[in-house]
Amino acid sequence: MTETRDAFPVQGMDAVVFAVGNAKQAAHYYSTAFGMRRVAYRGPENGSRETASYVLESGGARFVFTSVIKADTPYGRFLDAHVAAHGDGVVDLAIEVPDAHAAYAYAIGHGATGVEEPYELKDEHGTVVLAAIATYGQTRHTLVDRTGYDGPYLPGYDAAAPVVEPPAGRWFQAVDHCVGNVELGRMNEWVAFYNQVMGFTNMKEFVGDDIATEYSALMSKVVADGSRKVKFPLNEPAAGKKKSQIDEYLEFYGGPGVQHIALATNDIVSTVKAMRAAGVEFLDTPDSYYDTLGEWVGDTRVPIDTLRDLKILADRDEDGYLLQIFTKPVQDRPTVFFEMIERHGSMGFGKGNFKALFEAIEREQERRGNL
Ligand code: TYF
Ligand code: FE
Repeated sequence: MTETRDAFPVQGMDAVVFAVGNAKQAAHYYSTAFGMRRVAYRGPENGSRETASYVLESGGARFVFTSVIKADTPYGRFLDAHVAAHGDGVVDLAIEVPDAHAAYAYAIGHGATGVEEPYELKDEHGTVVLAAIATYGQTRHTLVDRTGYDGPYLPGYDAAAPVVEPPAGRWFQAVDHCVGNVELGRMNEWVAFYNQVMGFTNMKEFVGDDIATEYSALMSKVVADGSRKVKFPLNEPAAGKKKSQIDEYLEFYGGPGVQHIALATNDIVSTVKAMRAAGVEFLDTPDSYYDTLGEWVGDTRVPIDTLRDLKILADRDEDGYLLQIFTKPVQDRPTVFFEMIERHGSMGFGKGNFKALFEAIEREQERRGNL
């Protein structure tokens, strides 16, 4: 049988699932600081004595925050161990697929390690079929077929009101990409994993040896599904003069894991203003970056002075331009952070900003005493 790119069709990201120490407070933070709306809940009040899970959405982006109340099953003990080892972090990059049985069979047939064989969850809203495979570190990909279901998240969850009154306009509407940090020398193995197991192909943007040795101290390649709805950059540390930001992550996360989630916004200026007002900290960018920006980036929707005020970065390639900004880590460990990205044609990841960005990250590393 010939394998086409439809061998592993995906519909997009289903959810980013976080295992955290206190899901109730995380749900509050992502409601007030990221403008997200709680849509569903599952916990002791509706049948789950082991875990509490809060489901928050912003447009098509869905985050799930889960805490263990009292571990009672292998999954509860796994979540407890995940938080103990890694702190708050991403345990699952769940992918929506049209057929979870077929996706799981394809992945296992192409070398994936199974975590959950296909199983069904049912309630009055219908049936969801799920299966899960392992990826880097303790992270997994749940494969979710929700075509037979019309409830708020998954069978067993109840619809739930927002934690606070959501903003009038949403601050972002989709997960743009999810980045993994893996150990030194293992990036290509994980690229090959996504090539084989999911039929993902490599995007042209990457950070190779040349850039790595000059300033970035990391190497990076991007894999994506055929429709480019699911994009997974993979980073590994590069042996440089200084301790790589990826080494810092691996040390404090306790191994490989999700480094950042990029969120697509239509109005990065309003979003960054609102997030800053809510107390979210972003990486700083020196004024000198903006002195020369106009010369090479050309016209953008947002005046350079506004970008300078808000420390938003810009980049242009042959397809168009993008605006982006990065938060500082959102927990005490220097691990997971977020990116807000507004795309205008460009399918890239901000290659023109890597120098300014990596220097900003290194200034933070230095402040933490980890450089
Ligand atoms: O996702 C990306 O590739 C960009 C750039 O530690 C990037 O957001 C790469 C590595 C990194 C921070 C940002
Ligand atoms: Fe990114």
